[in-house]
Amino acid sequence: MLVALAGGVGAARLLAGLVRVVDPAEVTAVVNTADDMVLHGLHISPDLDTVTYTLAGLDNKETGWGLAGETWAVMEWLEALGGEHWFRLGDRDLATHLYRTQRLSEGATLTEVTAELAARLGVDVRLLPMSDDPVRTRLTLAEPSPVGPDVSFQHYFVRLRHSVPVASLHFEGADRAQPAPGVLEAIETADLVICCPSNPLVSIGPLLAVPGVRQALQARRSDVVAVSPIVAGHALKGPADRLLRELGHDSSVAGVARLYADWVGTLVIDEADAALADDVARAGVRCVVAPTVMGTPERAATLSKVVLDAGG
Ligand code: FO1
Repeated sequence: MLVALAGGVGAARLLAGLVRVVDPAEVTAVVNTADDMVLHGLHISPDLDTVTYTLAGLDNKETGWGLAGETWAVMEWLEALGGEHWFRLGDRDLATHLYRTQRLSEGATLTEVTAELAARLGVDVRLLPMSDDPVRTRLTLAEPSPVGPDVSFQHYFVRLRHSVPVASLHFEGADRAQPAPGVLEAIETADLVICCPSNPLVSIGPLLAVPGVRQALQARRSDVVAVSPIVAGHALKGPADRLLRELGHDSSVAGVARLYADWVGTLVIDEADAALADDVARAGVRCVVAPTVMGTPERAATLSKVVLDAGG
């Protein structure tokens, strides 16, 4: 049984490759929920939806989030009414949030709702939210902004297009949160734990902040393989490189190795960073060099094989 620690787009791409080389029923994905928010009265879980849609083959390949072939009639009319339309919710994507919100109001847990949506969409990978309790990434900006110095993740990521420097971040609610049912047991019993190439600070960071998760991973360190989300000092998508630098880390594979060293035994880095393999080793993390840029599902499948081999 494989456990994958997943954030958004990069994780979904690797998972789509992984299920081409192993039985999906052998895979459990533990997914970040600290990007979740309530908007228009609806509970939106972007990373859970991105992973679900991608594994169902329904994902919008251009944006990396939402559904392919979307229509936008609701957003257009909401804009005409003067409603909030900065967060783009397609007509069919809205049905997902309507379904989730209704089920949560009936007392279902996020774990249950996620499993219902995955089953409905034919996804055999077990998808677990990191927690059924609310954990929300909050960022304190280094400069004032129209929405204030202390902003939610989606305000930072979408409204401000993550184009503002960050002074600090924290995960509201993490200290009171429980890992979702099955999360700790999956980590403890997995043959291999894969840390997907997600943003180390705002996608993987929240998972580690849920009490018990980091300790469970530390106990499995020799069976944890991470794929670096940083290639040649840059993030392939999103603000990971800038956030690493702004928060005092190196935006390099060595910086990622140092950040992960207490719970990750092996780091897979791209061939572009082959010269930094010794720096990764000096951080106490075993280093494997391979192509990590997943332009196609075939490339993601090849990378998945590298990760499985690295895990033994
Ligand atoms: N990202 C954007 O940059 N702009 C959007 O309008 C947007 C809408 C959106 C709606 C549903 C959803 O599940 C994701 C959406 N995202 C959007 C992406 C989202 O902000 C990110 O996927 C994660 O929160 C970070 O991985």
